[in-house]
This record gives sequence, C-alpha cells and structure tokens, in this order.
Amino acid sequence: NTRRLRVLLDMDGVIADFEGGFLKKYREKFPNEPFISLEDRRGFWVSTQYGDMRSDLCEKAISIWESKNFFMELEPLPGGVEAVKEMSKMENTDVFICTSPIKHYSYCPYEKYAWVEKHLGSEFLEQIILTRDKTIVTGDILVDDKPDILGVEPNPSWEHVLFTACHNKHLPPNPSQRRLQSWADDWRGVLQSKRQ
Ligand code: DGP
Repeated sequence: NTRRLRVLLDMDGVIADFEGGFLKKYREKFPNEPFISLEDRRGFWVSTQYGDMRSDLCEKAISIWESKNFFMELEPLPGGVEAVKEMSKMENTDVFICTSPIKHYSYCPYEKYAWVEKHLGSEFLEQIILTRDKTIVTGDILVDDKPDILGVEPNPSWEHVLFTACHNKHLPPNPSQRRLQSWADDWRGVLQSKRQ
C-alpha cells in the first residue's frame, strides 16, 4: 500500500522556453526598440522590467504573449521533455503539468494543450491542470521558476522547488528553498527525497 508521489510541474520557464520565445518574437516585431537580454532579466514579470525601461514598452511586451501562436511555438527547455517522460514512467509517481494561463484567453489555453500533445504526447493531455492559483492544488513537489507562489491556501501541501531561470538566478540564496538548476541537475534525487 505504497503512497504515490505526486509531482506538479510548471510549464513556462520549466519545460517550455517562455523567456527565449518572448525575446525572439519581441525583437522581430519591434526591431527598433530596446530590449532586455536574458542575461539582464530580473524579476518574474517581463512586462514590469520592460515598463521600467520605458513605460510604453510594457504593453508592447504584453502584445507578444497575447499573440496567436506564441505559446504554441515555444521551444522545449533542454532536457525537460525527456525528464517529464522519464519521471512519469517511474513507479508510484504521478506527474501533472500545473500551469497558469494568461487572462487574455483567446489562444493561450488551447495552445498549452496543443504544446503538450505535440511534445509529450496525447496521453499527457490527462495530466494538465490549468489554474491561476496553484496553492489549492495538492501535491508533494511543485517545480516552478516563480520565486513566490501565493494564493488562497496559506499552507500548500507541496514543497516548492525553484527551477532556475534567467530572471531568478541572481536572487540571494534562500536556504529554505531548494533549487533545480536545470534538467541536468539531480531531479531524481529531489523526487527520491520526498518518497517515504
Ligand atoms: P506560470 O509560469 O504558470 O506561473 O504562469 C505565468 C505566466 O505569465 C507565464 O505564461 C509567463 C507569463 N508572464 C511572464 N511575465 C508576465 C507579465 O509581465 N505579465 C503577464 N500577464 N504574464 C507574464
């Protein structure tokens, strides 16, 4: 009667390259506007950093991820698809993709399903959780690149493992928050540490 391990995986910034896809399409659409290289990204919200650079760039940034095919055409992050497939085949392990759609809902929710089907296979469509509040989802681990994951539940069941991204890698070390530096890091050890 083994307890199964439930792993929640964020999508953008963990298995799909939101930041790289954003910068590429922003530079194509606005070739004469300043941009922020991935090296210089700070803070989770892309639109905030662009707006701080010049106020009109906030809405220009937003126009990128509100466009058709933005989420569909994101590249997988290195090793992510392979890791998801491997962990979902592990014994006593349930893997869910837990992702927050943007509120401009014309394309994003549909394209997230299409992305999962394309890169992970149609069987993974069963594993998608679209929610703007991840604290109400129960699980043992949530792998997510957002440093602060808040919602209505003050004590989420999961341990948040911070996935390193261009915007969070300069944050001061936080001993109470474990990190995965990439999918080449020891994610198997992190999962093992949560099994009883
Ligand atoms: P998640 O990674 O599941 O927490 O979802 C957050 C989404 O928000 C993801 O698609 C990335 C996107 N995002 C990044 N920066 C901004 C921003 O400045 N404004 C908005 N509305 N969304 C952003």
